[in-house]
Amino acid sequence: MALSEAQNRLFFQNGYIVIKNLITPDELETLREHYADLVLGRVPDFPERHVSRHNPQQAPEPPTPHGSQHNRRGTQVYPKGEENYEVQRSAPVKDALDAVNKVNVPSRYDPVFDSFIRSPKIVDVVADLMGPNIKLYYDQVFAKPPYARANRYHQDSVFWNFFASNFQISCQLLLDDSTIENGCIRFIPGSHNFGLVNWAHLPYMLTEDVLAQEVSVPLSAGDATFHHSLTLHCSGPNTTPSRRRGWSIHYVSAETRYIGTPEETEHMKQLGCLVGPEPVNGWPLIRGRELPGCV
Ligand SMILES: O=C(O)CCC(=O)C(=O)O
Repeated sequence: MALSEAQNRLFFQNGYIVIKNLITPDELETLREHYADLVLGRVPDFPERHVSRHNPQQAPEPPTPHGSQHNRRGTQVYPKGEENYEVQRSAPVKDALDAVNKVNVPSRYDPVFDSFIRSPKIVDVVADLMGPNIKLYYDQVFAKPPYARANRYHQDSVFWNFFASNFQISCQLLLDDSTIENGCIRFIPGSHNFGLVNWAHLPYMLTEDVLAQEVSVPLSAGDATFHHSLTLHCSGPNTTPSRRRGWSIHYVSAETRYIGTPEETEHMKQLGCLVGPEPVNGWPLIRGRELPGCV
């Protein structure tokens, strides 16, 4: 058991928990070095399409105010503040690592990232919460470069509604300190009990009284959060000149069925995600056993 009964209860009460010092400073340094290798082109097999880079030319549509602390674009709700940093955001970056917004599936190409995905430090926590049969769905580094925009409110399950059921677990391991100023993650505690909220309904769910429950979770590098795939979360804008990287690892129970339509399946394939029904029972088994007809 990695978690105490109280921690386990807290996860199901709030939809997330925090684990401090999940990895050691040496492990953190190794991950940072391997991250640099991937994004600076030192891993020959790593496809460039898995790195999304900052593009200052991409100006989104103007926001609409949504309550006192948030803005909205269409139906997407996110913390206010990014609008104050347009000038800094368009300036040329000095460090190549700061040109990166997101890195997809580092664990498929780097043995150190892969070893952490399988590490008992992380998987024991997931097993306590989700059960013994665990597969990897996807992993991605949210790199949040200097002055990056906020990340909109969402439930992970809204991107993964081709899973039956809607209970997956994401571990976000911080590769840098995360603060209110550089855009730490924010959760609405208990929102995993709302059920699946699609984009059209989101602004009507995120009313001022619900948003008032928002909890910002600043952490040190090497700490981690674990959240339920139905928990509403977002992250603030980075208002500082330093990057804030969080590596998110998305685990799925091996008892899950993949029920995606052919259109969804094609779309997910383009993103480099694993899809069913092919290969059923072909997803990386992290712990436990395969189940017939499942992912
Ligand atoms: O770090 C962020 O900005 C967002 C992280 C996130 O959405 C996740 O881990 O599911």
